[in-house]
Amino acid sequence: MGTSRGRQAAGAVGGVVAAGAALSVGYLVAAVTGGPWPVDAVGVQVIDWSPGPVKDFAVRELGTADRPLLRAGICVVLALVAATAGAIGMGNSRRRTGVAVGIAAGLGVVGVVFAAFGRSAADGVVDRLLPAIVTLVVAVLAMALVVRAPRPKTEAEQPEGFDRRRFLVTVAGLAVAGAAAWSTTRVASFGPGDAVRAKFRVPTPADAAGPLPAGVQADVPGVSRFVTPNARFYRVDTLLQVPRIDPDDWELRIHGMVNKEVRLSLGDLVERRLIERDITLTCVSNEVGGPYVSTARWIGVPIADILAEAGVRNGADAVKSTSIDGLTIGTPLSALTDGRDAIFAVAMNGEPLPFEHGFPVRMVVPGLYGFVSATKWIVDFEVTRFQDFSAYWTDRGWSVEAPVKTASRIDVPKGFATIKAGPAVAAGVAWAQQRGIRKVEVQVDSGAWQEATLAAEDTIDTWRQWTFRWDATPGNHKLTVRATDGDGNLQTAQRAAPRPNGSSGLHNTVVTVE
Ligand SMILES: Nc1nc2c(c(=O)[nH]1)N[C@H]1C(S)=C(S)[C@@H](COP(=O)(O)O)O[C@H]1N2
Ligand SMILES: [Mo]
Repeated sequence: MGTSRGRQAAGAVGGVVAAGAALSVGYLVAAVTGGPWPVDAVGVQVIDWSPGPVKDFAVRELGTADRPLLRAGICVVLALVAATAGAIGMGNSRRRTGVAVGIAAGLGVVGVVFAAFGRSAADGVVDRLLPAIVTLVVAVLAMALVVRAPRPKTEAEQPEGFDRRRFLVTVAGLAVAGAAAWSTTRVASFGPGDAVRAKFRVPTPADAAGPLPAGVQADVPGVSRFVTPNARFYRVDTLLQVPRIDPDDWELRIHGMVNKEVRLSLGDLVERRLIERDITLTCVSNEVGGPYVSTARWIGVPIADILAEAGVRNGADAVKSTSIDGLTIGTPLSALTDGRDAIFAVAMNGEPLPFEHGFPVRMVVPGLYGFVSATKWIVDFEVTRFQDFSAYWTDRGWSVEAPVKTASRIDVPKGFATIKAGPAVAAGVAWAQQRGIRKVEVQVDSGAWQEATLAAEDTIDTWRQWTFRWDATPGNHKLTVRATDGDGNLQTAQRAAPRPNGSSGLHNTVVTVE
């Protein structure tokens, strides 16, 4: 009994090593072809299938940490199944070997199926499927090696035999092979790397934004930077592997309800009239007071110009844009043609778009939440009607149309901070893209609303900073902020969750004054 339990434990370890080796080799192949690593193929399906509230929770509580966590969760499940298979396979019978290898094959097939049908940036069928197929093959071979290794030549001779040495050598060999594949992927750079991004030179805009107006930045330590550095710009998307598109391969197809289909290479696009604009981007998932809002200086081609080239036909009211992984976003046609600075952006804060933010081209539309406007890695742009399609997030319970709601946030003091009694300063940001911010007010505890000092306005499409001086008396105090937009409309105090069309309610911060 004791021996058999020891054997099963060894088999469990061997099963995990076999699975690890297969995934490591698959990881290497994924790096070479650009196709999905089977874990990511499954992960993207988990994202697409997870009910709205789970996804909302992940975005809210885990932020970008949800990506490694999701991968880790899938790997843990795989490890458990592989351990079970290895333990089962340890018995000296052909049937048990068959079950173990069958489980490994089953896991591998799941990876292939998900890679075949899920969203992925890889274009060719071979590139797309090869990582999962190789993983499947290695998983089957490795599992077979592990569970057969300890078996003596003939079962009749030695029914309980266990060739410990052969088993250990097999498992160690697989572990080394896996580690080698994994570290090769880490050190070597495969496929389009940073060099492809460097291929693209940021063009000079015909219509430049000029220097930022003086005084847009509130002079208070801890307040947001007016222009968010690219590395700190919030990121929201549904991919585990960020697409690295070679600009030489990129093409944008403008079609649908147009008089003339237009196809643009990156070179064609940047030959058009380029404008440079400061625009604040906001995510619909942002909670009151949350971090999913950032500002950048973008360079791009007005979408209206491209639409004019194609000639929009009567009856169209929407655009369905698609990114390279097949995710779709629906945008009202009116927001692209009403004169606002809706662009196909090619640069962000003086650099080519970072891969995470849509290199080589993304949409940016002032005044709309990102999920209905800001398509990253865009490759297809179809003029259509809302009644004829439904976009990715709309299928998951979010609104079809979603203009940005007026919002304000306290950056300083941080919640639950302890500050000194006497003259104190609070500061933060407020935004109402397309309308601008006219007024910000702060309330201390349940006192009267008092006007904050507004920093200079950049444009109506950017956030606006504010500062508020108050006399802090000892005790606990609550500061609440509210904004009035450029149309004179006061931000609503009515609480709403992000779903379906953006959070509302007033941000407050509790501080201890000593
Ligand atoms: N291709 C693609 N584009 C996308 C998304 C995505 O998941 N895939 N997310 C959208 C959402 S919800 C937002 S808020 C913005 C975020 O852009 P950022 O990550 O550059 O901040 O991109 C939008 N564009
Ligand atoms: Mo978003």
